[in-house]
This record gives sequence, structure tokens and C-alpha cells, in this order.
Amino acid sequence: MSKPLAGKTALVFGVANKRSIAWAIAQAWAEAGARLIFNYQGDRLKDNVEELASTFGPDTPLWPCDVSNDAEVDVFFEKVATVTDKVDLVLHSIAFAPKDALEGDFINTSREAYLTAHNISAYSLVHIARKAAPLMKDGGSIIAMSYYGAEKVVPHYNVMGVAKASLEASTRYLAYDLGKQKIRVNCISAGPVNTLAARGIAGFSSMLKHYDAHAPLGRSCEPSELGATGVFLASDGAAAITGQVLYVDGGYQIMGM
Ligand code: NAD
Ligand code: 0WE
Repeated sequence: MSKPLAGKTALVFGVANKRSIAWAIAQAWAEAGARLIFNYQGDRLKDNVEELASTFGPDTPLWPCDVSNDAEVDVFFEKVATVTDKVDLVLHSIAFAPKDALEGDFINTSREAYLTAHNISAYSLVHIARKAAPLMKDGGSIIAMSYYGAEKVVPHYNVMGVAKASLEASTRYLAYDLGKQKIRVNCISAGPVNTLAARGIAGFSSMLKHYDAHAPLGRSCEPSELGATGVFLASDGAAAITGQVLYVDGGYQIMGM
């Protein structure tokens, strides 16, 4: 079997449980030969992530990193530097907006909800890239997860859509800054996937049905397919691809009607 990521070290941000998109990409990266380091958001998620990470060996590193806490981000990267002198890959699979901002009308978004959504879902990519870049000594690949609501109105996605637009634009500016260090920065725009972040969204199952009915491939995407795209973007096959948004959505994004 080919191991396109053999010898690579990856930071994986955003595993909450086994349904997390970050977990699907982590599994594919590990299968492709990468060594993984995980974050977790707060003590509540530690046991979950520890159990999943231990699949790759009892010594798989994991440390807390809530991206709203500068000190925690600093300590996380200090700890990374104690176990490796080089990082090659980074996955950003983090988003949050207060629940009430994802209900009702966008026009009612509070300043606080707007700032929180952008802080956690977009600024954190810039912060993580700045901390990771000095460790990415041989260049590398940074990948962030986006969604179609960044470019078109998806009812109720609201401020998250605006934050994803910021994430995608940040990806382009980071790609420009980091190109000289041979660090590529791209987004994967996934179709709807039934994860913790998607459950509890009113009408989520009708959204999946909408993709089944209207996407060229008659469906959204499987987590394993996001994993495979994650491996591609991380590999030398994507060596000339940076600043892009790749749609893994059954083709839904090309449709006008
Ligand atoms: P998930 O709930 O499994 O993952 C979201 C992660 O964000 C969790 O691990 C959570 O701990 C983390 N997070 C939230 N606030 C944080 C903070 N302050 N500090 C650190 N981590 C924080 O759900 P998911 O669907 O796997 O979401 C992962 C990414 O994929 C998100 O960026 C989401 O927008 C994106 N996405 C999801 C879908 C979908 O339909 N599920 C579609 C397209 C894109
Ligand atoms: O990016 C997302 C969801 C991200 C998300 C989810 C939650 C739920 C719990 C961000 N913040 C929160 N805050 C919470 O309190 N997706 C792409 C999935 C998603 O969410 C939607 C969608 C889709 C698709 C919300 C409304 C409409 C469509």
C-alpha cells in the first residue's frame, strides 16, 4: 500500500467525537502514514479525544487548545515543540456561533454573536497558521473546513456564512504570505454531514434530502471522502494548489437551479 504522507507530522484541530470531520481526516492521514497530534476543546472532550487518539498508539499526543484562549494556544504550541521539531500538516476543523444566531433572521445577529463566530471560526485559522508556520520547516499544507453558506445564502446559516466567507478569504491571504515558505493553505468545502455541529440544526435532515434531490451525484458526501480529499491536499499531488476552495459536495455547488 502506498503511504503518501509517510514521515509527515500533522496537527489536528477539531475532533470532538467519532463523527467529527476532523476524525475522518485524521484517520485518512494516519492511514497514509502521517503521525498525528490532537487538540481538544476543554476537559469535557478530553476523554473522547483521548480514546480516539489512542487508536494510533497510547503515546499519541493530545493537549487542550481552546482557540478563544491565547494562553492555551501558546501552551499548546510549546508542547508541540517538545515532541517534534517539525510540523508538515495542519487541519483546522473548528466552528462555533451561539445557537440563537443560527435561528431566526441574520439581521438580528448581536455584536457579541458576530464577534464570537468570527473569532472562533475564522480568526483562529490565522492564529494557528502564525504559530505553526515556524515549525513547518520543509513547507507543508494547512487545510480548513468550509461550507457553501460562505458564498450563497443558506437560510439560518446566518453569521456562520459570513464567518466562513472570512475563513475562505483568510485562506487566500495566508496562502499569499506563506507561499514563500512553501506552505500551502486551502479549504475543503464539504456538503452537509451528520456531525455534532450539524445535529440539533432544525431542518438538517431535509437539507440532506435536498442534496440527494439536487446534487449532480444525487448525494452530499461521506466523511471518508473528506478524508481522501484531505490526503490529496496534504500530498505532493497537490504541490501547486494553494489558496483554493475545493468542493466535496456531490457537485451541488455548480448548480444554478
Ligand atoms: P464537530 O462538532 O464534530 O466539530 C467542531 C469542532 O469545533 C469540535 O471539535 C469543537 O470542539 C471545535 N470547537 C468549537 N469551538 C472551539 C473553540 N473555542 N476552541 C477549539 N475548538 C473549538 O462538527 P463538524 O461538522 O465535524 O465541524 C468541523 C468543521 O467542518 C467546522 O468548521 C464546520 O463548519 C465544518 N463543516 C461542517 C459541515 C457539516 O455539515 N457537518 C459541512 C461543511 C463544513
Ligand atoms: O458549519 C456548520 C455548523 C457549525 C456550527 C454548529 C453549531 C451548533 C451548536 C457552529 N456553531 C454552532 N453552535 C451551536 O450552539 N455546518 C456547515 C453545519 C450546518 O449548520 C447549519 C447548516 C449547516 C449545513 C445551520 C443552519 C443551516 C445549515
